Amino acid sequence: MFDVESIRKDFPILSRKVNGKPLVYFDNAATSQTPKQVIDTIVEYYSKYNANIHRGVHTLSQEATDKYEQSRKKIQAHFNAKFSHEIIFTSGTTHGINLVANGFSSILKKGDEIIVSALEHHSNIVPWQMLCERTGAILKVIPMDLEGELILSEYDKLLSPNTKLVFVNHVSNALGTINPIETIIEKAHAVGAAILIDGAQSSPHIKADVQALDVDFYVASAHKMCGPTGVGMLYGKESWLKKLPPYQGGGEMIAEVTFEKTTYAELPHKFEAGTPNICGGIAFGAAIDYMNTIGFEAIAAYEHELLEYATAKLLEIEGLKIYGPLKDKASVVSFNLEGIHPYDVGSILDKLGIAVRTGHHCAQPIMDFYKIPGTVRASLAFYNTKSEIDALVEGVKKAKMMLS
Ligand code: C6P
Repeated sequence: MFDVESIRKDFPILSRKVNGKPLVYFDNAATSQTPKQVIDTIVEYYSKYNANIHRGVHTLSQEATDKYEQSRKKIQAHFNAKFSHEIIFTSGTTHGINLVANGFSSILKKGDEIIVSALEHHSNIVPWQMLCERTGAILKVIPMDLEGELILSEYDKLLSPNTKLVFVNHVSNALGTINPIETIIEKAHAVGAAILIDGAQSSPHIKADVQALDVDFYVASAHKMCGPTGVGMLYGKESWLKKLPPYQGGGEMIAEVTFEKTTYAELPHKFEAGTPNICGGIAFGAAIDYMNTIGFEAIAAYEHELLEYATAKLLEIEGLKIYGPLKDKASVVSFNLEGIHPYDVGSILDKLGIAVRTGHHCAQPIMDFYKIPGTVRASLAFYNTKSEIDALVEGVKKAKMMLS
């Protein structure tokens, strides 16, 4: 039995009102809410041992360093990386992708090919386009079908010995599609290409095992996993991280500096120049602990129940169209009311205290594919309830009545 009412008590924000109505928070794919266990960790850091890390001999610095490195180990264990130095702290998914794209500038040659999918977020498109501009490499795209799924037979046709890199998200932020990454990874490796999986939207729902997946790079953001903003992780296989040049130069990423030549620090520090988001890194570990206490299987099962309920109820509204798969996807419902702009629906829902995202969701190619300006996206988390879905459905009905 999933005790959602007791879980909700962990999230102080869920008891606030918005526009005089109880908050219904369905914008979890943009950022998740923060439980008090994580908030307490942040307060404790600034109240008790705020100090710079890896630099001081004093007690506070050592305590902060220990907690930060323990957090790295928690992230390593969670994603089952072989070594803790394969986990690089970043400011989020976008930073992790740019770090890898920058590293490949010195590896790719003119005419090399890289593959992305039609379902990507802009942060898994633009850095690769910039990489192509710098190197003369060619960007190819795995197309999608009307159900919001990738056409794998087309992927087969794109792969060749020229393919050097493949980048695909595990879960689409705009539609909730779960991509068959096991097959995608296997096929990339069969032609000798490296592969990066964008786990921004899967990591809050599915526990990825980077060794079992045999993935080369995996990126995620803490703020989508009940952690704070401004921190995330990049997993890279040790062999790749050793090969890639550093992304930024500065303090703590060096072994020795002279004006003639600088040598770089060992992993993971080579990629962690400057003072990092220390508190955020520690709180990321607390967020992972929190989610694991609830359990990812329990989370996935409960969210799926919510998804089925929301899908069935919303489809009862005449003129409402859902984009993307109707089942076997992450708990995201992306929809439109016929003839009504998603922004107008979102504004009325906000008046009712219901938070959804409207627009292109930083995935314009998907909206272009469906020839729509955007969608209303309700993204559900394990602390949401069926009665909140009822409130959403009533709100959408009201929006339809007011706007038709
Ligand atoms: N998607 C959404 O509302 P950052 O901003 O770096 O933490 O994550 C970027 C990112 C990368 N890939 C995917 C699949 C994503 O969904 C996101 C963030 C949010 O859908 C904010 S745009």
